Amino acid sequence: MSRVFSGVQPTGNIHIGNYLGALRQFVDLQDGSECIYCIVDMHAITVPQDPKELKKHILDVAALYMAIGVDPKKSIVFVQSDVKQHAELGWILNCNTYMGELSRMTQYKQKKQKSENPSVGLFDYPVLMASDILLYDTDVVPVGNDQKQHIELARDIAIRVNGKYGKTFVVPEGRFMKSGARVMSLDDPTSKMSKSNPNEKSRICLLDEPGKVKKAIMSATTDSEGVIRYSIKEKPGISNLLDIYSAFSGKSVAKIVKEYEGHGYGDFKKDLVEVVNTSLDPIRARFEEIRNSKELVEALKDGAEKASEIAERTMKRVKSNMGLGL
Ligand code: AQP
Repeated sequence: MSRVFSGVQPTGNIHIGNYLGALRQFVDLQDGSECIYCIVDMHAITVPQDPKELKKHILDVAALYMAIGVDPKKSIVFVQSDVKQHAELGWILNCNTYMGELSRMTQYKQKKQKSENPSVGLFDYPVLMASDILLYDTDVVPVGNDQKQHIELARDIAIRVNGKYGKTFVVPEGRFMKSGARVMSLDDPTSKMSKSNPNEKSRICLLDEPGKVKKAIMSATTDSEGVIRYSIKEKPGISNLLDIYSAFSGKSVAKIVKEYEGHGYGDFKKDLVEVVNTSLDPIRARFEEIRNSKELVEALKDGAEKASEIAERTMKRVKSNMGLGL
């Protein structure tokens, strides 16, 4: 059985990009694989966080995992900082990663521009991510397209360590969706939908009320051609909306384009509002119940125990192969 690992940062409200690119895969994979899903709070602190908000977001993300269908009886679900081996392996991997490799990471280059005084943690983020993945002998990492470069780095580090110290790590593979792997912002469809965009109308969050979803979609940037057709280069706004429609409805983009021949953007957007709200309704309903339940915290504690056992076995192997400790 293959082992699956992935995580989401508790840095804000989870949007449909996170869902269509990554979270949806978590549910699809949990019946045929051994799945480990983490709330990566130590990644979140690579940029400043308000402690109260961070705590709230940790539980929100955990409840959302479960509201979309992640079952803690089938999958291990836990909070990253509750398993100390992530940081321990992170240090060891730091010593097997080159400054040049991290300097080339596009996410770091983009995020450092937004920060006046970027932290060492922000620079080192991909190594902690490699540690998350390699700690669990992960075969498959379900993520959005924006994480491709980080997965490549995790693979390079695993191959390097295996070459230097003998077989220590499983070399992981990324898993990317055909539709929804890169959902773009609604206000600027040339940049990816993101939690940190100050414009709330740039994204649709899984817990947004139906009226807010409607406003965001109806005001999404399009173009003046008035024809519904797919061309990321010429029509990034409409193409992004077609991708979202396709990912939520399961219909191919070609079929949707055919259905809307002769229709204007208004009709198309109105129907998209329906499609998105119909998919989000059950998630919103389940979230409230799970978020306020005692079982949520119990499930996370149980998950952290199970994850720690696996992580400790890996750490013993890593330390033994590298000659660390007594
Ligand atoms: N726009 C997106 N389209 C598809 N997948 C996406 N992911 C993120 N944005 C999109 C995927 O969601 C998972 C969790 O992401 P994350 O929270 O760990 O990291 P992030 O990429 O930093 O998310 P944001 O929303 O973009 O946050 P900020 O605003 O803080 O930068 C990952 O699998 C990611 O690929």
